[in-house]
Amino acid sequence: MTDNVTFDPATGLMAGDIQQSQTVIKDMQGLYEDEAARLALPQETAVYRVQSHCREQAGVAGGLFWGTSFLSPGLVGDEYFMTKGHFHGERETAEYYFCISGQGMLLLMTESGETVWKTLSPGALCYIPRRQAHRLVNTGDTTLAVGACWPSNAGHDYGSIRQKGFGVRVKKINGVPTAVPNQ
Ligand code: M6P
Ligand code: ZN
Repeated sequence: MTDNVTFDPATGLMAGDIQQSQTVIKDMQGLYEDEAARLALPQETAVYRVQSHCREQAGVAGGLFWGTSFLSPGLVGDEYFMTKGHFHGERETAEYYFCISGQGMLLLMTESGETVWKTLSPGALCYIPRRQAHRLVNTGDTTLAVGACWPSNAGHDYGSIRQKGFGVRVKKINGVPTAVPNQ
């Protein structure tokens, strides 16, 4: 990957020498509370896509990666669309997230399961400390675009999130985004 890359601060869109990935409803198996509601949706429905500039070799310390997550609005049952969420494989690495457009929440969870959440609107800048899992939730009705910068050796650990989830789920209750304990 080269330095031939652009980033539009108004939209978060990147272009040039970038990587892109898309996560659809069928990739989110087991992550929402209401699995029947997830299965009832068209399985190719886009939940989020990620653009990133990974100029260094993944897994090697010393570099930085840059990217934007574009999370669609939507619900699975009463639970808002969200990213898978992850711990860093290399736990001693932190990350920045910053909200570019849309409305949402950032969930942060320690390894013992204590979960806090921060409200996201454009301009919010969130520092994700080492050893904390992080997940984005779109609580609005437009795309939530969130920029990120993370160390090249961070890696992604999705395993424990798949097993236990976060300490809260964010649901639309009486029309209001509400964090409820994850049973
Ligand atoms: C941000 C960064 C990436 C991450 C992406 C999607 O762009 O944190 O490292 O991959 O969000 O989140 P997830 O990996 O949890 O699906
Ligand atoms: Zn991360």
